[in-house]
Amino acid sequence: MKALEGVRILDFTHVQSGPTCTQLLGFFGADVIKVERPGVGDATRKQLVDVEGADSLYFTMLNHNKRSLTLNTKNETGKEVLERLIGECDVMVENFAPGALDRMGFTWERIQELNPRMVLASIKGFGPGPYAECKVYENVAQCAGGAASTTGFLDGPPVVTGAQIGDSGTGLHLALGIVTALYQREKSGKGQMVSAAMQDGVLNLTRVKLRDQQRLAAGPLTEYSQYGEGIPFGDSTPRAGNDSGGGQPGRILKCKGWEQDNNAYTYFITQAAVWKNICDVIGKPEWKEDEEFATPVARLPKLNQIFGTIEEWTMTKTKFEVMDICNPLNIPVGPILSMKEISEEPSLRDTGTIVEVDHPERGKYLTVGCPIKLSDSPVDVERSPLLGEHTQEVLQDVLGYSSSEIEKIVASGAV
Ligand code: CAO
Repeated sequence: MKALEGVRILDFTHVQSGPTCTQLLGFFGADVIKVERPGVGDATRKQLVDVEGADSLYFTMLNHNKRSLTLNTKNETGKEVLERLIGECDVMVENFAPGALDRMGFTWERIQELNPRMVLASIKGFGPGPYAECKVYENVAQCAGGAASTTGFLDGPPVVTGAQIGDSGTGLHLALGIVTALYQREKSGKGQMVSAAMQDGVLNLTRVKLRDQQRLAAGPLTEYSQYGEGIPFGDSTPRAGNDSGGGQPGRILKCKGWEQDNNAYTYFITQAAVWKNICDVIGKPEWKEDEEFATPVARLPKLNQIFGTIEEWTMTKTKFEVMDICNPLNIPVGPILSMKEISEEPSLRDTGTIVEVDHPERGKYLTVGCPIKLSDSPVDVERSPLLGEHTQEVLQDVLGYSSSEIEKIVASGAV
């Protein structure tokens, strides 16, 4: 028994944001039917190809636990099939460009006529407003959602992050909206529309920087390095380099071997509660009682000096030794792990966070499994479907078409 068993998803998503959402629902046990254009499919199938002729990792890593149905929804027969599918599904998820679903003839009103219990979930780049009609990709959302202006170093340009907070982040937001709408449907008996804009999703994840924007009115942001460096603040939240975003100052510091290995670094947090342990570890026991260093407030203007001293110590240890020494003392540190190290980490394999999957076209590859663990709903990661692999099966088993009807559908060019 899986948590979402019995929930059927009409998955009209493509690229990354929407597929992240429906893959998660698939991991939780929903029957996800991905609708793709005949002969073409999701554009990512053929993007960033590393194995000639095989679906790309971009596609396979975002479309596990789904069935693939090819359907031309602009063809009359295709539209009829889609109408039947809408009748049979609980949730329809889409991330087309604004207006595409309406142009196809499937307005919210029409969908409700076909299935009043339907939850229609959409991702767009922007919510209602001046940019509502824009097509949007990941980095546009990172920039328009406030993340880029607050990422990077003070003296450099805005920077986007490798974490796909615009696409995958918004997909996660949408998934929460969908299960919430399904929960409400239990009581109301009705479906509803669920929308998540990528700008909003990014802003939600960048919430602490809007916090800082408002704190600026009360004076300089004392936990930012620039405060101790005597650099004045402007009128908007600045880029803070690797400063910690919270009340406990932190930095990325060099570790042993940093000259050869550009990931030989640790994140080090000067957690106030364990300041005395930090002083002992770094060989500065005198700082424990020195009023210039003893309190968090006294330390704020001296973060460069303090982290410089801590770094002299971290540079004598590997990033893993720093972890081994600091963890028992409750000093929060974290090694900068490369993707290579992560992909080889046994504990991530053990928990199913990294999974090896076998694919008929490309052989074995690694993927990220379900990052959310439910004790009563185990996740089995199933390979992504080939284009149209389940067309026949869905037409027959889900929609109840007979063999002769399926022949006619095929002859019409709808699938
Ligand atoms: N049968 C027939 N037509 C189909 C179809 C099917 N099965 N599936 C899609 N189509 C059609 C759509 O109806 C649309 O046609 P019209 O333009 O005539 O209405 C057309 O294919 C193209 O869809 P699109 O505009 O969504 O695709 P695009 O590649 O031009 O744009 C993207 C891609 C991602 C920029 C756009 O979909 C978008 O802005 N989506 C919302 C935001 C989003 O999710 N962005 C994140 C993407 S991940 O980085």
